[in-house]
Amino acid sequence: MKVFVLCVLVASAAAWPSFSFESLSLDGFQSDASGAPLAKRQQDVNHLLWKIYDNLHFDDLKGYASSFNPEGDTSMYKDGGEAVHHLVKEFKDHRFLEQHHWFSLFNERQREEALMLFEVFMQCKEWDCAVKNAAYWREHMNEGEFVYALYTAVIHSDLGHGIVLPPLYEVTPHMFTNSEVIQKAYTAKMTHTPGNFHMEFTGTKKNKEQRVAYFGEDIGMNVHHVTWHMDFPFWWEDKYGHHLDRKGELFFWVHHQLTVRFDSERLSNYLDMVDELQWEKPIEEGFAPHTIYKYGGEFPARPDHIQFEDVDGVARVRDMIIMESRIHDAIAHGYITDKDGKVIDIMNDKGIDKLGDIIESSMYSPNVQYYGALHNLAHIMLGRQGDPHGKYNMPPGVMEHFETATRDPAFFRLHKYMDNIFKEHKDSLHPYTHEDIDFPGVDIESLGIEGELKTYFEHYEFDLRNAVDSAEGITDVELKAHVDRLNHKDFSFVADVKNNNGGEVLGTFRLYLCPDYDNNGEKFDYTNGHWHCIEMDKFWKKLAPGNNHIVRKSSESSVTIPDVPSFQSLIDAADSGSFDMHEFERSCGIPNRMLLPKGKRDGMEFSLWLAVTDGKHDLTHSNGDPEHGGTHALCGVHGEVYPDKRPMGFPLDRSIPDRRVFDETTNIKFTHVKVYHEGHH
Ligand SMILES: [Cu+2]
Repeated sequence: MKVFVLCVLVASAAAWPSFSFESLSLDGFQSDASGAPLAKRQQDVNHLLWKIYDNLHFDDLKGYASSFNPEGDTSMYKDGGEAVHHLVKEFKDHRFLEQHHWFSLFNERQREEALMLFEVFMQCKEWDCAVKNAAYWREHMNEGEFVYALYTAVIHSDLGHGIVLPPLYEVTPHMFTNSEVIQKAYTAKMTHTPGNFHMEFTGTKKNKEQRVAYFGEDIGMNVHHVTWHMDFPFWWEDKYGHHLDRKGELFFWVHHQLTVRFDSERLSNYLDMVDELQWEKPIEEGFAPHTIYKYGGEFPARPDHIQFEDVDGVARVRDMIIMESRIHDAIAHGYITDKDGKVIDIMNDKGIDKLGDIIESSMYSPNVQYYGALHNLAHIMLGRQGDPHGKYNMPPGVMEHFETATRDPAFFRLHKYMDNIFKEHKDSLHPYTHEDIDFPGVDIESLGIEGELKTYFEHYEFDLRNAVDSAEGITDVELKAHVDRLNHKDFSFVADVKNNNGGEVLGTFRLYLCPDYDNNGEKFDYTNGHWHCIEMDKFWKKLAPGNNHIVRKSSESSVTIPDVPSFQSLIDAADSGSFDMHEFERSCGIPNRMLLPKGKRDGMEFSLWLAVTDGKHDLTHSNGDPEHGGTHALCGVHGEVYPDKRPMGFPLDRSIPDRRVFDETTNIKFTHVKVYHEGHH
């Protein structure tokens, strides 16, 4: 019997990494598939990423780097060596970017090189092939390209299952902390003095934007953002093994949620919500990043109130406006034209997915030639405004890296601009009717909070040892940075839901938190408030006939992830020989400690919304665990279809011209709550 169960799991485990089957030996099972036990694979990844700018520190890997011939035995590759021949040829032709040079994914050639290595990893049949290639290419390719290829391969390859990628802020700390901290770390290392340095947020009190810098510069939020873009890369093609379900819609939804969260943080700090960026108008906020590349000098700054300039070799401002108007046209027409001139209707639930694909734009875009790449080009345009003609030979700006982009207040302006385009489309769809949102026989009798909605700032330490160089024979000193992070007290959502149907039904629980007032104290109504709602959670629960008392803990939210384990703890766990940390396998998701917006000292008013809809209709998986777990709301389920059939943001995503439709629906309820902030921030 046990054997049979295992077979079933083997079939589904290839696509689903975070199932909880603790009772079975995860380790033993996975070593069959990859040829190496999980603890060994984790240890290899740790060692490969340790001191990425030094040569390898570990003897086994050093051995591979010097003696392994990637083309020696092509039977270890699924494609018979095609990808590796390509990579080796480019290397022998001396076409590779040098080491000790910055890397940006938005640089086409650099991305191409990183993807050549990614493809080799993806073609490896077993772990042995992957680790030998990794060790070899780590010593021959640019470090940034290597890290990117390794991260994305671990995420997407079957060989990566169970591996927990170390937090990027401890692998490449330069991209997450400021130059002041980095300089102190260098000095400490030189003088062999341990150090723990306070990381300030950029700007001074003279700059109002500084009040919300804790959000855009939060290292966990930055990891979420960069990881989302690794989980759903714009360059992804299905030839790599699977289709990324609803990638375009997720692109909209994850950035919409970043935008509305940022807006609620602004309201918490007595700031107006963000205004959209416009190509013809000055970029109001400048930005001094106080961030330095490991190699390549300081990130360029941008003064206040500058007018957009054409960027040589990238795009003209005019091109951006043309692209934008073609997208507006598609929305007004209600259809997209693909590259063969075929019409794709977008006046339905699926339209947003297509629109996301063309706006980003990703390889899924049906017509890049015509609709261009609004989002990606805008990132580069903004990143280069400090040196648009390359006169000063500046490296890429913070906007040109997903790790650093949210530091710049213009990031949120740019995303508000794109968010408004998505809104235009959502507003063009017919509003939901009573039938669309109704769950007959299900009434929400009460909704509330157990515990208090209280936020505070805490001190958090992370490791800086990987920021500085080492030499053989010289021991490392302890180097740390500490930073303030937003956190909240634990609480639970509670609801009483009555099921008047004769038998058990499955409910989809959709929870939102929506600010009640704008910064002028003007109350939001249904018409203008629904678009600012923060998704708090989405989960499935069986409802027995009669009353159901539902308690859902804040820590269980499917939009968030628990705190990422430190690099050192991953090293210790892997070195111990048994490794099982699959609850940390995905680092895409809002840090759980940031589930709530900061709120105000005397309480900030929000509406808490709950919609319980028919799970039988909503859930894509008729079998298996209906609750899923993980961070499916913003990040989907690895290698599987998105668990919820409804549009993301349902039922608050479309315009609500008549509130009676909602008021008269008994499976939707809202209540007023206050979010308190403790402390003086
Ligand atoms: Cu993004």
